[in-house]
Amino acid sequence: MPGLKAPSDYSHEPPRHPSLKINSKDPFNAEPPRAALISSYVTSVDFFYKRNHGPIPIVDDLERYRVSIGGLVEKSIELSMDELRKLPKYNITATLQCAGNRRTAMSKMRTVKGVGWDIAALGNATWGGAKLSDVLEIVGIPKLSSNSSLGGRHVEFISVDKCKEEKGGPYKASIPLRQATNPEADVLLAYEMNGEVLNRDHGFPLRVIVPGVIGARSVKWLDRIDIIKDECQGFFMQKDYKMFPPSVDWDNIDWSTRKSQMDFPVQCAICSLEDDNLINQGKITVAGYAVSGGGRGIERVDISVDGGKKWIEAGRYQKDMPYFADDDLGSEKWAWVLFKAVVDAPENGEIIAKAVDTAANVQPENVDVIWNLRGILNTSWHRVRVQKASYVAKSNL
Ligand SMILES: Nc1nc2c(c(=O)[nH]1)N[C@H]1C(S)=C(S)[C@@H](COP(=O)(O)O)O[C@H]1N2
Ligand SMILES: [Mo]
Repeated sequence: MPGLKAPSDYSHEPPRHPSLKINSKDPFNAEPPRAALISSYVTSVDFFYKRNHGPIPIVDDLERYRVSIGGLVEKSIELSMDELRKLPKYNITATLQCAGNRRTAMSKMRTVKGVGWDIAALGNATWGGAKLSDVLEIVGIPKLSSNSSLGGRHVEFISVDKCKEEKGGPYKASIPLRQATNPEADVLLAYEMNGEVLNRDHGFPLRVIVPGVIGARSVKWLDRIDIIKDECQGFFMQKDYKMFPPSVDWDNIDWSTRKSQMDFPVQCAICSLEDDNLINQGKITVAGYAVSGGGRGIERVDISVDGGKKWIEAGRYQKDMPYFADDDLGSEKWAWVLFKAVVDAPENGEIIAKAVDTAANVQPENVDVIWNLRGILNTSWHRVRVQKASYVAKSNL
């Protein structure tokens, strides 16, 4: 596509915030420190995790940039940024979370393949753009369609970046046509993040945002949208982001037996503490995020300081922040909540957090039961260890 192109090496990468923890340099994969993540309800662009599979594309001429919409449609079109901006604009606050979030903890149980992530491979942003359902109407596909007149059932998003998993080809993914044409699914062609023009790392000039779904489907640097019959056959749909049981390993895997992962399950993590904490005080703040997929809100977050025997309910992080399952979840149904509890710290033990979503789904107690070879969707109870300095002094006597 004129206007948007992908370099073949890493000599044109954008500047990034120095406090990000880099998990892989080329391609650039990084997350913020835990405490920075919960410093605000809307994550700043600087602290928003960055997940790439190749060099960051470059726009040499925005005037010439077009996104094309074709495939199984009566008439293909091309839209410029000006034309997209003239469509009704929506601002949707949605949490984007990588399926690999918390992978490092899963690989401690048994090795998994993939970039190591601590607990901050997610962020909550206000995305501004046109609704995909409005754009598809322009090519003759009405709202709430499961099939296009030419037999299309999926919407494929194709980028321009060069990914080694695609043998140097672009990143791509698809979602069902039904979701793409449902205005309430809030699927966006986003050109803004937190009120500013998208930056290069996050998909400039145009990206998809599929709320409630693993980050992998929110394709950045959009080049083409194709209406297709069957799901996208790309690597990241067919041979990567699928959830296998613990019994499957690299010697007995059959990718075709599983569906591409879409909705995110219920998740939470403590961000005010590291994995191991040496503390002086008796009272300790346990704060973090909780989020679920599929538009389900968070009902509750439970905290335990005695290994899971007794639980106390966390409250909101700050007075003015949205709270669990408010009457009017409204447009915030795709967004995380930040929680906080001030608890009596154990002398020497674990602090645990687990969330419950509005469908009463709960997180699994242990990582063992959800271990999978790709290390995705580690949503097990989040545990951090705490030792009081006085306890350590005593035990060293
Ligand atoms: N074109 C393209 N889109 C992409 C990716 C990519 O590598 N290339 N990574 C995906 C993955 S796995 C995630 S988790 C999100 C990360 O988005 P972010 O970097 O804006 O946080 O983008 C998705 N979209
Ligand atoms: Mo991801």
